Amino acid sequence: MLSNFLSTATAEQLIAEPDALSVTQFSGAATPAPSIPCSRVAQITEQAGFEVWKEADGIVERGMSGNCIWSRSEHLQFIAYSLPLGRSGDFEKTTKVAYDEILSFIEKSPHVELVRFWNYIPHINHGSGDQENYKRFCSGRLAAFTQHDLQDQHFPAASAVGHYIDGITIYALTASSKPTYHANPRQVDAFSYPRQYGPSSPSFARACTIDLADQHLCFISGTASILGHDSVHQGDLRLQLYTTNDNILYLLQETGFHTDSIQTLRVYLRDPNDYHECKSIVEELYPNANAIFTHADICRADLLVEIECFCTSA
Ligand code: 3EB
Repeated sequence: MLSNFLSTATAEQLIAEPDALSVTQFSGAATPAPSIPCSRVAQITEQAGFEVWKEADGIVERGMSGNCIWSRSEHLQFIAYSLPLGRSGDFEKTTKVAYDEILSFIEKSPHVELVRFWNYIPHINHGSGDQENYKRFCSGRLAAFTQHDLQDQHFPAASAVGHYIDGITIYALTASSKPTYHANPRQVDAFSYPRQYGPSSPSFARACTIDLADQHLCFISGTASILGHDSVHQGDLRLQLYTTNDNILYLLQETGFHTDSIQTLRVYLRDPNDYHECKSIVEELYPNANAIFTHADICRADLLVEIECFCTSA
């Protein structure tokens, strides 16, 4: 049984749990333990602590292969990966190297099905036009997926946001059984975005569902105020949140999940000053979900907020 929660216990305590798949620190100094995906991803607004993914009834095996820090249970595998940009600072090249190493590791592992990727990119909006770091990241990611024979219809759910540490950090969740990838009828598939958004389209599905023995899981990708392919409600936090919420509701309908099945929401917020307003709107929209607020730049410079969800049903 997979669960996701925020904890204020120490890293040592959380890692000592034999069924912890990953422990991710949201603030303070990074202390990656060698035997478990554990890294600092971004500064969180107000809350401190660790995000934990747990396989409640499974023994988790852990290890490190090259730059992949991994853990795996009978059906799921979590990988944490970090790569400095190096002297060239080339986002496309670094991303391609990173994805190539991750995908090669996954192909040799027992859990080869891609479910969910999280991408954390420094200075994500720096650079103009096609040189913007996010667009270069997209080119590197697509080149690696193409090299590994991954087609549009098999891209995982994902998010790609900024963080405030050096290097590119990637987390991946994979599985032994085949997931299903979903589109949002109100949005153009990200992998079919028109040229204006960059030379290579973003390689992700809007949502991914997977059935495990005792649980149906749904991962809603980072979702923002985008209709068709246009960013809408520029500069208006409230309206961006309402459109994002509508997009999430469509995705829940598309995947057959109910709003009550949302276990955790991760809210990425560009401007920490928006935190209180954002929190009150999110709590009004999702009174039963556990929301984690993270200070992070969104990959399109005209977006203020992005939300992702983890849902389960029996
Ligand atoms: C969007 O819908 C907003 O590049 O992996 C959301 C989720 C976004 C994932 C990615 C980007 C990504 O295009 C941005």
